[in-house]
Amino acid sequence: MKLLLASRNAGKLREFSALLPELQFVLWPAEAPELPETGAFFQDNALQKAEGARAWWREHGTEAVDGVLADDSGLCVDALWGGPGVLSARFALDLPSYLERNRRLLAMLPGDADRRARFVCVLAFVPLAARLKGGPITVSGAVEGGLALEHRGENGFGYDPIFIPDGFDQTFGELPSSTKHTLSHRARACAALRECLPELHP
Ligand code: ITT
Repeated sequence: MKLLLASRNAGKLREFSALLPELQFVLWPAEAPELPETGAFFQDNALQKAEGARAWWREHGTEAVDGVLADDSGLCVDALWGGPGVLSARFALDLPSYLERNRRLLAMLPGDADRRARFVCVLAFVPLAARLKGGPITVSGAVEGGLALEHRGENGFGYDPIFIPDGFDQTFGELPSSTKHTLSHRARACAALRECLPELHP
């Protein structure tokens, strides 16, 4: 099955190729517009991105695809009232690197703060091929954990170096990607997508 992946995030692209190896992905073209994500919830944004990509691809697509896959995700920190949450991609954009953004996020927590946090991922799948009947599907996944005291490790992307999943001492930045792929929010959402879409089973 060939899906249009409605994302410009290189870290997500790498992970989808590893998590859904049975799929062929067509990448969102450089000349295509930014996709809207104006919702208050991950699910709204995932659907907006998937529907926006489908509409654009119908007019401008260069090859047939079976459907569109979009991902809206983020880090939700209890001590920040769930933030940065849906605003994760827009947090501290005045700073040029994730190293600096992660340090700013950690600095927002007092030393004795509750460090509980979770990564959340909502996937929206919109079918395009006539044989895939039905409307859009959304599924979600989450991984519970806590914030490290400092940025640690270079694996993964984004907030991975400051997130320690429950049951581990290392951050996602230190753990191998193979470990992240057994328990991450995105891995769990991909597993849920397979449950809803038997066509995805290898
Ligand atoms: P697209 O909309 O093009 O997919 P984006 O980066 O804007 O890319 P989101 O709006 O979903 O995507 O923002 C998610 C942000 O949350 C992302 O930029 C990362 O900073 C963070 N994030 C999501 N999943 C992550 C993961 O597995 N590891 C680390 N950070 C993650």
